[in-house]
Amino acid sequence: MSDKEKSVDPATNEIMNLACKGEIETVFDRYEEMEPECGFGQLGVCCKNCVMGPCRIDPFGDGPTTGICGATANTIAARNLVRMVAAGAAAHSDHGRDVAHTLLIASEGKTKGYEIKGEEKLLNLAKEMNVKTDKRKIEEIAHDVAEKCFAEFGQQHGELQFTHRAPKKRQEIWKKFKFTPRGIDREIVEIMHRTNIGVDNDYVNILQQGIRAALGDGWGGSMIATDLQDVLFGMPKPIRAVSNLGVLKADEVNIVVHGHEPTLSDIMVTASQDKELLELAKQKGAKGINLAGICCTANEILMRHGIPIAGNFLQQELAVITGAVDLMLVDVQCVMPALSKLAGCYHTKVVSTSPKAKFPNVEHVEFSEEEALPIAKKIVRMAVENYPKRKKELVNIPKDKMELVAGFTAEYVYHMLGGKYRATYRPLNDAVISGRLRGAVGIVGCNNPKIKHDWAHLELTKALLKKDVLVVTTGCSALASAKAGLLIPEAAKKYAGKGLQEICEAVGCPPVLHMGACVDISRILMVLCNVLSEGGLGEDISDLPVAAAAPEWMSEKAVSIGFYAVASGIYTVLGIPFPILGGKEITDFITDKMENVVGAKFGFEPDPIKAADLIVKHLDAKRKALKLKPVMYGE
Ligand code: SF4
Ligand code: MSK
Repeated sequence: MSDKEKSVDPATNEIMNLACKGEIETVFDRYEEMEPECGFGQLGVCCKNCVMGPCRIDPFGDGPTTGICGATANTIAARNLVRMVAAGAAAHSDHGRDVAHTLLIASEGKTKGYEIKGEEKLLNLAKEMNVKTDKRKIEEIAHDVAEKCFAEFGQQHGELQFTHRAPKKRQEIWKKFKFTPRGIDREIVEIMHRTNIGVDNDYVNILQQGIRAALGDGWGGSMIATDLQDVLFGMPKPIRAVSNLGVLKADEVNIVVHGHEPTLSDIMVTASQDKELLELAKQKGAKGINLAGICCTANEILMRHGIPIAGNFLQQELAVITGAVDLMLVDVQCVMPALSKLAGCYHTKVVSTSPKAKFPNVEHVEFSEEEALPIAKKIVRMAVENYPKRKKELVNIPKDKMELVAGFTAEYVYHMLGGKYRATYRPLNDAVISGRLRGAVGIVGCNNPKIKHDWAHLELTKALLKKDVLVVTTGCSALASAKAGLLIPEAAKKYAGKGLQEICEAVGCPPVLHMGACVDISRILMVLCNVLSEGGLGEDISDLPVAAAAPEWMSEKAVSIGFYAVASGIYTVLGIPFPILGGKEITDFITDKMENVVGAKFGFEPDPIKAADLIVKHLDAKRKALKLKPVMYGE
């Protein structure tokens, strides 16, 4: 492939050049080879929901204007889009279900290696869910909380428990338009029913169900995942760590965990510190065992244990190309099938672990929560035994690595700002009210080879910091910020406007707050609820000077996230438009009219600087509506 730089990250470019020289194929090459991508797919006007088709609508009006069944471009685009919501919500929610399962069997003493580390969070959840706590063992309480969470998935009527955390006004909007999710699984199934041939043909009505299922993700499946992970693995607290491919070590056994569910990665932390295995590593000539992470499972063990980050989504193949990874262990989500062939060029062992995610020609070691620690130790042993096979001449570890602070939560913000004696959000609200802070923006989501790796995340983040906007971040965007040095307190001086700088200096926090993995966007929702409860900034999330952005998204999970963000009242700007532009009316609805329903809409803007302008304009309009003072340090 051409060696035109694919990333703003030097470590990524260094390994990409190596890949070019060695004619090793990566995602960037496969993207180039795929171009031009299918225009019908990009516009969302192809349908294969029945075998009278596949059908495609001619966007220029020269060919068919409906499918064989008569479905219009708007109907087809809406059906395709909400099917993406269904897949995304299913992924997050199934993750949440797995965590509930782990908590349940851990509470019954049936697991090896787990314990309940977040007692305070468990007790708060028990109170919220009407689970009795008096004179009961912590395991009994955990058992009942897990069962109650399980029930949320299969519930057939009523309202999901955590939707009651939303401000009253928001709940009323959801009720009025029948958006309130009844049960997590039910809403996903209903999408699949409604998008079957000849069922729901009104694009607005189709979107209504998309919203309901997405809310079941954000205020259901994802929120359950976050909360129960805090119960099982402990509440994250700000922690220092290091990121980028430079965290791999030439003289240690390198194990990279990749995927999403911390049930596996968290126990790997324990296993990699096992004395016997460390001794074995020494016998094999290694100085130690180095655990590092890719994608969201990395975020999970980063924020709870300070485990280093090897990279984000587009760096998964590059980690293997360093030649220094002895074992890459994967669970679910965002794992490229290409890893299997690539690993064959090196000594790297790729090991799949989830019965839900197997790969041809990849060794599978099935993970079970019941046998978690012994299985994790077995995998570490495989890595150690593979270390002597490392081909020294193929090892190229970039020097680049960067310090970071990760692990901010909605709960921690109380202490960060309020101090030891008075936990409160007041200083945060006051900073916004006084105009020292313009507002806050969540920048989240993936990488996508359509956009220079990490570039849009960083340009957008820096442009907003300059305008005194506090940035909170999760997922691969958080990892992009980490590698660029935006997650350290010192970044405030370099990148933030004067008002944000003053706050960061007073509190000692970075201007970009790492809030975890993709499921932890639920933490951002809780921050907004807490801000509203503190008072002085309106009554609903849509009143707040806040916004969200996913500048480099690629996954269906991002579609679900976008929908629950907007349906919660948060203006959301996407760097790549939804594949719906072939349906003029649905595009118009999503980017404009939707605001009349939920108080927020989507923006599509590939240029991060223009996206920042749109967002700042939005924040200023919200400030004006709240009659807040002008921002303290001007434009
Ligand atoms: Fe074509 Fe309609 Fe069948 Fe879709 S559902 S493939 S538009 S006939
Ligand atoms: S891992 S969903 S590439 S953010 Fe959550 Fe990154 Fe997107 Fe996967």
